[in-house]
Amino acid sequence: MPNASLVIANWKMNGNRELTKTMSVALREKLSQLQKVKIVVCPPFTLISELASQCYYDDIAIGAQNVSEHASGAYTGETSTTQLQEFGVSYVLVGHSERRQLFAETDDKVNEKALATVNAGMTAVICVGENKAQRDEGNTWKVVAEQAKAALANLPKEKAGKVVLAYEPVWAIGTGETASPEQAQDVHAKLRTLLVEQFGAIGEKMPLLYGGSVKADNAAELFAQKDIDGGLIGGASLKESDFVAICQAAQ
Ligand code: G2H
Repeated sequence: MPNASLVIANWKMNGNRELTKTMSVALREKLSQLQKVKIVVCPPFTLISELASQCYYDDIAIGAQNVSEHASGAYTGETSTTQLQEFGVSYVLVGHSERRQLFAETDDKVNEKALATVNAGMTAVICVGENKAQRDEGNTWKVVAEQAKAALANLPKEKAGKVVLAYEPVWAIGTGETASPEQAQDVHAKLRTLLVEQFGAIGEKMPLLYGGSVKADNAAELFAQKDIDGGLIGGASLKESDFVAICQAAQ
């Protein structure tokens, strides 16, 4: 039985106003009856306002793909937590591997962004994952544990309800190569232990998402794993029929 509870669309630097409209209509019409699944859509910043005006907040939450760790000031090109919240954003992706690789986000920076997000009252979706060489060398858990511990450092227990971890093996992102359900569950089980160690019993209930080439035809077997509570969906979140099918697989 699928036990997923959270499906997040990460549009990355894709989409336009037209997609925002058609996706909003599709999600409202086809997914509003999915009682057990929370759906979050993270469009590019420029489409957040459009999406927020189209979506009912109760059914679909709005997420951002990044946030500044600073509250305000001379940070050209950056966006603060307060500015996001003004447009109804309640989730923020933090430390996506593309941010780490292409924009030099360090573990410390990821931690600062996670703290800024939860302190503002939004949910931080913290992404962790190993690359191909690290997996081949047998260092998957070492890398993932280091990233997760660094990202979660100094996050107080009372913020546990505002933290989601997303395991996204870098070798599976946008490649069409997906981690097997067993590979993903193995890492998720270890992340579960790590969450319980830091946050106590509530760690058993904190959402652990899998991301990396999740598609309509592999979502159900991933979501059926004990410690996979949902997915972070990139490419497949841009096509409404695929994304709807993935959300339905989580129910
Ligand atoms: C991983 C995922 C979404 P994709 O980055 O975060 O993208 O599903 O295209 O692999």
